[in-house]
Amino acid sequence: MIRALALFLIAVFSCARAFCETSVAMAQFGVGSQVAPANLLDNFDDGVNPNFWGGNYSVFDDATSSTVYHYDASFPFAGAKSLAIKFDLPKPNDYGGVVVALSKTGSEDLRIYKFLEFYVRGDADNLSMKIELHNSSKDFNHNSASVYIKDYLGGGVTTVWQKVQIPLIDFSNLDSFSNVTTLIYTFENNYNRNNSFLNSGTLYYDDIEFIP
Ligand SMILES: [Ca+2]
Ligand SMILES: [Ca+2]
Repeated sequence: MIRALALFLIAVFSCARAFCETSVAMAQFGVGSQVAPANLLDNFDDGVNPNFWGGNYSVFDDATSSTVYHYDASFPFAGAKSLAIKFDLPKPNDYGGVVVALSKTGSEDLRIYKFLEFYVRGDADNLSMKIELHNSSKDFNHNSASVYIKDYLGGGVTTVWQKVQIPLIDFSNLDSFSNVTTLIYTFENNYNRNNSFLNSGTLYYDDIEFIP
């Protein structure tokens, strides 16, 4: 176990960023599920599902809204690509978003982490999102929690890459961080209208990470 952990740490800290995915994936495979996963959830550089933790991306929308995503090489924050999410919320009450699964099969234990961190920019200024964490608890009143980007980036998302660091303690409605299933970025027409944010646009994400 100690040797496996050492190999894992060497792999994480010695790899050049662009080539991290293969090394980390191999290291994770080598140590199995007994060791906490690497901090980096995804850098999007390989351009395909899944993320480093084994989860896939999926989008949701309603009857009149649309949300689509692609891996984008135009202007990544780092490496070859970022994740681009194009949303359109033409009508009141419209919503849409992207679901980031944290695991291939179930949930992840996030109790060792203190922050969710990621980089974000838009194709225009004045874009917003809600950031949600969900867990597998059966208590439906306490199995999700959300925050708004406005409280972490004054003025919202702009056309410049910005680092977002959210204390996990801010997701205070979650009854446990031992079984977190998904990270969800949600876009809401009503919230955007009430707060003078745009109801269509493209958001770019890079280097989604959980920080101990
Ligand atoms: Ca990247
Ligand atoms: Ca991938």
